[in-house]
Amino acid sequence: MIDERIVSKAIIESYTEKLLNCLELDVAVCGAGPSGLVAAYYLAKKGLKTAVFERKLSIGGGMWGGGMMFNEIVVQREGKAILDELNIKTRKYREDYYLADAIEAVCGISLQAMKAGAKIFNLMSVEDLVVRKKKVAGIVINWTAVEMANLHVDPLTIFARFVIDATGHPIEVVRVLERKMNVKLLTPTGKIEGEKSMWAEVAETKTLENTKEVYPGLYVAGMSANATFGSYRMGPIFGGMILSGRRVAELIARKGK
Ligand code: 48F
Repeated sequence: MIDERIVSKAIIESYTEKLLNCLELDVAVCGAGPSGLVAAYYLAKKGLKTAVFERKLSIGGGMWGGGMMFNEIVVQREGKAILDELNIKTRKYREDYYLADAIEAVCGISLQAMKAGAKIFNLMSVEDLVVRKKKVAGIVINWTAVEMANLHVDPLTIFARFVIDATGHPIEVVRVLERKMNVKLLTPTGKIEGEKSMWAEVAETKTLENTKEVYPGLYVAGMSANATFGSYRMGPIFGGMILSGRRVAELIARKGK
C-alpha cells in the first residue's frame, strides 16, 4: 500500500536536507554544461564540497545536441583521456579526432560527478553574487520558475569559498559582478572582453589558457572563459570544454582544501 503523504514527506525532507547541507560549500559551480560538470567531478573527487546549480530542467548544456542536432561530439586525444576515465565510449575517426555519442557523454559525465560526491540542483538560476572584502564569497539563487514568471520573490544565498562561472556563452555570473560592483576584472581591460566568431583551433587552446580566476574567488571555465577573455568560439568540438573543467578543478584544489 502506498501512502502519498509519506511520498511527499520523504521528498520534502530529503531535498531540504540536501539543500541545507549545501548552504556552505567549498565550490559553487554555476551552470551544468560540460565544463561545469567535469569541474564538479574533479573537485568532488579531490574531496571538495561541491554543488552545481543549473537553470534548466535538464543538465548537460550544449552537449546534448552535438553539432546542429547531430548528436555526436568530437574530442581530441587529451579530451578522449578524460572520457576514458569517465568510462565513456569513444571511437577514433582520424588521427587526433575521436567521436563520442553526445547523450552517452552527458549521462556519463553527470553520473560520475554525482558518484564522486557532487550535488546537482537543477531548476535553479544563479542571479547574483555575495561579495565580501573584495572577494566573491557565494552565490544568490532563485527558482528558475520564479525568474520565468517574473515573480517578485526574493532569492536565497549559498556561501562558497570559490565560485565557478560555467554558464557558457552568456557569462552570466561575471556579467553580474561587472554590472553591479564596478570592479576591475583580471582581464586585459578590466572588463569582459567578449566572445569572437568561430575558430576552433585557436579557441580550443585558448579555452585552457583562459580558464582561470577572473576576480578573487571567482573562476571562469568553458565557453564563459573564452568569452570573458576575448577568444573565439569553437562549435561542436568539446575537448576544450572538458579539459577546462579539469583545469579549473586543479587550480582551485591547488589553493587548498
Ligand atoms: O553552454 P554550456 O554547455 O557551457 P559550457 O560548459 O559548454 C559550451 C558548449 O556546450 C558549446 C560550445 C563548445 O563546444 O561552444 O556551447 O561552456 O552550459 C552552460 C549551462 O549553464 C546554464 C545553462 O542553462 C547551461 O545548461 N546557465 C546559464 N546561466 C545560468 C545557468 C545561471 N544564471 N544560473 C544557472 N545556470
